[in-house]
Amino acid sequence: ILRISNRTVTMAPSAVTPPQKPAVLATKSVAGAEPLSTEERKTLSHPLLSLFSSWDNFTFSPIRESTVSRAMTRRYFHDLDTYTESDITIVGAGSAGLSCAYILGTLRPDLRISILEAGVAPGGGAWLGGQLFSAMVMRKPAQIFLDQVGVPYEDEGDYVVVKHAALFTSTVLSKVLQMDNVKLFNATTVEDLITRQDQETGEVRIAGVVTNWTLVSMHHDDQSCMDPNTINTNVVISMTGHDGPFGAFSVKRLVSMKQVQQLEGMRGLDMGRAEDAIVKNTREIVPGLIVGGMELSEFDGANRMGPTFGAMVLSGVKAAEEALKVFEL
Ligand code: 48N
Repeated sequence: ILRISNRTVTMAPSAVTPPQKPAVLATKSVAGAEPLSTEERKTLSHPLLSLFSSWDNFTFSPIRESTVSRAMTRRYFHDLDTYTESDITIVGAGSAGLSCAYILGTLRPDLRISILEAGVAPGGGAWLGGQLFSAMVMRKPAQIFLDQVGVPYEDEGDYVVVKHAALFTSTVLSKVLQMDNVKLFNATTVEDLITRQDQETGEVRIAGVVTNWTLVSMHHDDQSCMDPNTINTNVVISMTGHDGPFGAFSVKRLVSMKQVQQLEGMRGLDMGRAEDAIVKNTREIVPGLIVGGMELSEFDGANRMGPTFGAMVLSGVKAAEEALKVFEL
């Protein structure tokens, strides 16, 4: 309560009571778990807590801004320089692409694998289960992939449920990003395919991808020519999904470059048919280009499966198997 008189401001005692110590609520947690006893609370410790005797004296090590810039720039452009020659390039870091990268990166640490992802955030449609709900359903036997990667789930008999789709995606992503032979270029779009034509047979082989930063790719119509970059590679695995601004990119490009007549187009939702078809038919559709995940449904005319992701991870496994055949020869 402010009293202003003779131009002085006084605060009524009730308004200036010193900050109360936070009440320690020893009530049950909302989960109903037994509260820790006073003694337990007093002996709690964590290596990160009370690291500093006092935050008042806390300070970071000194740094110059240009040092930060060089730390980022050198590494990014070293990676671009290195991965411009890749053994395998995966287009699309959704559930299918990441699952494929996990298998390939684990099995063949000698191969150089680049992943191109148009979004700033990799993961595609696998951050949520369906209709923006968080739980992710996978039909058996896809749980074998979750066991391999270490994603916990609830076993419901014929299917399993990961409590949050982001738990699946972040776990696979974390494993893939830690691999020394795999580099994710996110916010980077594949905007064309590199081709080689056999002089005798005329057969066209896909021999790499044409890339640009996504924010550049999205503005080719309102800026003067902004030329792309390139990655030469032995095998392109395209898993660019079935919707979104860049969905089904490679198969659409095959049509526009007259390598295939037309896309069959994704059919209506039928979980039973869709998942088996996508996994079984993940394959090399033109020399040097393997297509899987939901992009394949646009090419083959397979049904969509809706909010179940087992076909994505096993399509990734199948695509990895198909790609490795190239390196066994
Ligand atoms: O998650 P998506 O879209 O694709 P998949 O095939 O990995 O998983 C599909 C899955 O999420 C479903 O759609 C589920 C099963 N629903 C089915 C249904 O019936 O509705 O990931 C594709 C990724 C995305 O992150 C895109 O940003 C990226 O590919 N992408 C590209 N990245 C680089 N260059 C491009 N041209 C490009 N196009 C797409």
